[in-house]
Amino acid sequence: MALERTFSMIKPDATRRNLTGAITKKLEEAGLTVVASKRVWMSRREAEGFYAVHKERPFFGELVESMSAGPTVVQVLQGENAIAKNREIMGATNPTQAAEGTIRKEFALSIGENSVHGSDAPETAAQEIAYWFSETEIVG
Ligand code: DAT
Ligand code: MG
Repeated sequence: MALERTFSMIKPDATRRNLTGAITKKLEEAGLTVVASKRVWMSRREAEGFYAVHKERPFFGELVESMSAGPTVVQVLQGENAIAKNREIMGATNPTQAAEGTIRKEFALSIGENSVHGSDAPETAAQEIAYWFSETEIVG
């Protein structure tokens, strides 16, 4: 399996509760390396652009609202099988269905305020990394 990069975001519900370190620790313990990181308070327009794939879904307004309600930490993670590994350590979208030991099981408040985002495929990882970072900001 090749070395991969994926995009991760610590959402406002988690930064508000000072969980940036605890969440990053879980990612690092899973073997992922943080090769880029910055704190961003996204605008509604940025949130709409980032989540454009969900614009027809009934929860889109709520999603844009919550993602722009406070600071996030956007990160690029690197490691073997990084995309699938990050999804595994995140846990299911709905925290009531998330496995023991996952970030969402431990920290998420609800399906909407579920503490982290992670890319779901190589194409979305490349798009999402490019949405927030220039190549010079990523130090592998
Ligand atoms: P994931 O974040 O696990 O990739 P997704 O891509 O299906 O999940 O949805 C993106 C985000 O939208 C999710 O993290 C939280 C929000 N969301 C999804 N389903 C929702 C629902 N039924 N009600 C409220 N928010 C929802
Ligand atoms: Mg998704």
